[in-house]
Amino acid sequence: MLTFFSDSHHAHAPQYEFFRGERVPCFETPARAEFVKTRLTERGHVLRTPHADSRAVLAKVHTARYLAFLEHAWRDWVALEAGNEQRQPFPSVWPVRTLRSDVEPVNFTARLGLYSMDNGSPLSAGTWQAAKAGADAAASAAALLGSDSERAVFCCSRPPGHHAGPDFMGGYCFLNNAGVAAQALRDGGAARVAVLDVDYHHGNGTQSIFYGRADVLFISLHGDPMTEYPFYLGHADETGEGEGAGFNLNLPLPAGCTVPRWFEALETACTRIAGYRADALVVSLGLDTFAEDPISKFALRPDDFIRLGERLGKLGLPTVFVLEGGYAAAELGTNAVNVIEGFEGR
Ligand code: OKP
Ligand code: ZN
Repeated sequence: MLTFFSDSHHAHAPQYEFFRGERVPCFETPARAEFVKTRLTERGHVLRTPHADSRAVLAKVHTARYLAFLEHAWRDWVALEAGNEQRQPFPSVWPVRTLRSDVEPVNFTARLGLYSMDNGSPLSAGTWQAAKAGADAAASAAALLGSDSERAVFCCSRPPGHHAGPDFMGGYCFLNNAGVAAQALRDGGAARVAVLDVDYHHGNGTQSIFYGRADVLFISLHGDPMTEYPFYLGHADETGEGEGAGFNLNLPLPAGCTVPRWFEALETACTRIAGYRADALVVSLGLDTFAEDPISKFALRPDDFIRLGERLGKLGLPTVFVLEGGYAAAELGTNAVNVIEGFEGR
């Protein structure tokens, strides 16, 4: 399968995140994309550098003030104090209920809180460059599907995107690549686009971007937010609002649930996509449903990823795959390639 890959992902390389109040090495590492790249190359898949500029599409998926903040965040952080190049900024105050989010403060940490949903999304010097390259890959993939030269394209990008909402980062995500792909497919002439998110974690950002829209159906299979990140979205009663009513489907599953139960939920999702008569499909391909994932609690094995790909292939739709989570880095390449080759019926 044709794949978009950019070396710019290396520019996003934060050193640590917080876990139970302690600093731990980041789970979301540059090695992840490199393992996938290596396996893709071994298996003969062609890698191409993104050619499209996603900026116009990004402006439809994220707010102008969030994009402006993110693009210059590292510069602003470094300008604050000597030595900040070596330090990671983290938010410490958030505008929760009753506080104002319409006014952007001047204080850098306060601005970071305004544009973050958690303290789990460390920034580094090249975060914008890496995230932008991922969005460019998503836009490039959509453009290729629109030109009918490919039936499916894989975006091997990081950092992931599905937790990033209209105006915030979160869960290692900064720009919503799946949202960019869906919007670019719409702009390219697809009347209805389905986004299927199979990452272990609910794709709250993607849901929120399209919650009021009927032209993009969002479906997510994930660990129940009562116990799993992102905790505050992803319940079954979130079905869309306004014009988007009926065009959001959440299939939360208990942490620890069996593989057959997961595939039953996948079947429900595929039935809904077929009924929607989608013109194109975007898959938020998180591989943290893998049994050995260090931060997730589903039980899929490498062969199950082949079955997943096969089932998605049967939908018969032009498809953009976007890499999301998956933290068993050394196995990530095999699991990703299994989905792709299952899809292709190899
Ligand atoms: C991003 B994606 C574990 C912290 C967990 C949130 C998980 C983000 C997952 N120490 N932080 O959906 O794979
Ligand atoms: Zn995840």
